[in-house]
Order: sequence, then C-alpha cells, then structure tokens
Amino acid sequence: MSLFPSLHLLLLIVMTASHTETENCENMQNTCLVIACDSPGINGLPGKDGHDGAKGEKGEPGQGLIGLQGPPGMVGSQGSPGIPGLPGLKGQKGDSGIDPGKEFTLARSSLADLRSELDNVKKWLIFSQGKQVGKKLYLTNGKKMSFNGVKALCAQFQASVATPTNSRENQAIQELAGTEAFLGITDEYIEGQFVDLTGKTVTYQNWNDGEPNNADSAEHCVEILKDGKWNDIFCSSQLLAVCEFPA
Ligand code: FUC
Ligand code: CA
Repeated sequence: MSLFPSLHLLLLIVMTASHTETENCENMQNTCLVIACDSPGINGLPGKDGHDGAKGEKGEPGQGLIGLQGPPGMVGSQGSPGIPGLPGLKGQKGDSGIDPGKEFTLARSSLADLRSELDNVKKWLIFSQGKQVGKKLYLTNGKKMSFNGVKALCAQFQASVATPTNSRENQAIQELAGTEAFLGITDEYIEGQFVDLTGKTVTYQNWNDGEPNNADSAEHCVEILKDGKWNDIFCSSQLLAVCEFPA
C-alpha cells in the first residue's frame, strides 16, 4: 500500500471539513467570509426569530361563574315569504242551482195542495156550522147584539151582514138562524127606502103582512122572523148576528 492516500480519499476528507466550516459560518449570520479550516471558530450570535406557527384549536370553556342572561335582542327584520302550502282537501259537493222550471212546478203543486186543503176546510165548516148558497156562505156566532154590533162583528172577519137577494138565500138564513136575526138592510137614510149596506136599493123583499110599519116612527132596521118573513124593527134591538161571507 502507498503512503499517500488515494486521490479519492483525499478529496472526501477536504469536502467533509469544508462542509462543517460552512455550517458554522452560516450560524454567524453569514458574516464570516474567510474560513480557517484548520481549527473550530467561536460560536456565532443567535439567529432571527422564526415565523409564527399555525393557530391552535379552541380551548375548553372556562371554569369561572356563568354570567346572567342578557335581555332579548331586537326583533329581526321580516323574513322572506315561505313557499306555498299543499292544496287543501276537496270540499263537499255544493247545492244544485235553482231550476226555475222545477221551482215553478213545485209552487204549482203546493198551490194545488193548498186549494184542496182549503176546500176541505170549507166543506167541514159548511157541514157543521154554516149555510152556503151559490157564492155566499152564511155563518152565525150564536150571539145576540144590536145592529151596529152585528156590522162590527162581520166587518171584523171581512164579511157583511146577511142580506138575502132571493128566496133561496132567504131560506138559508132563516134555517141557519132558527130565530129572529138582523138583515143587512136599513131605511135609516131615507124613510121607507130600504137599501143594503152598500147603499143599493133592495129588489128582493119578503115583508110580513102589515110591514114595514115604522112603529113609533123609529124602526129603521130589518129582522127576519122565524118563518122567514121580514119586519122593520129598532136598530138597538138585540138579535142574532148572522154574517155573509164570500165562498
Ligand atoms: C109589530 C111590528 C113591530 C114590533 C111589534 C111588537 O107592530 O111591526 O116592529 O115587532 O109588532
Ligand atoms: Ca115593524
């Protein structure tokens, strides 16, 4: 083996030493321009502070007392409208519309029913209480009163005092009354001129013999006697009330 190291070995030694000295020089803030490679130098000054590290994670809540809850905050601004809701359930079926034709038919049917019912009532009334001749219905309340009383009573029911215009009507009144009753005939305006309550001179008359005699010059009303004959009598007399209704 040679006394001289090989070239390669010599070069490695030089580079190692050079590298070590270079690091020392950098620690001396690069101020060391001339390096003595044969012996270690003195330590350099500390380098500059490094950059700030990354931010740490949030720490655990503190152990101190919890403060009182603060007052509610101010009302926030109105939010934007929400999305439309789902459609509601289907409603119930509505009423059927008015059918004029159907309504008329129903009304006509109801009217017919009412007429029928009215006819039945009339029949019952005539059968039990009254007397009908043609379009006239005679009814009595069975009470005796003055002529003015009978007029007022009949008017109360949109009727008139019984006034026969023929023998059939006269007989109906006679049979219904069965006693003396006032007729709707007077000569209170012109003595001797007998008129009905509308002022019309009566054409049908059925006076008893010797009547009208205007007894005491004060008989201005007319009564029908039990036999159907007529007699003039005081209007203040108390006689059966018989009214005449349209039928
Ligand atoms: C006749 C009638 C009178 C009265 C008298 C009792 O004289 O003419 O009206 O009824 O009888
Ligand atoms: Ca008389």
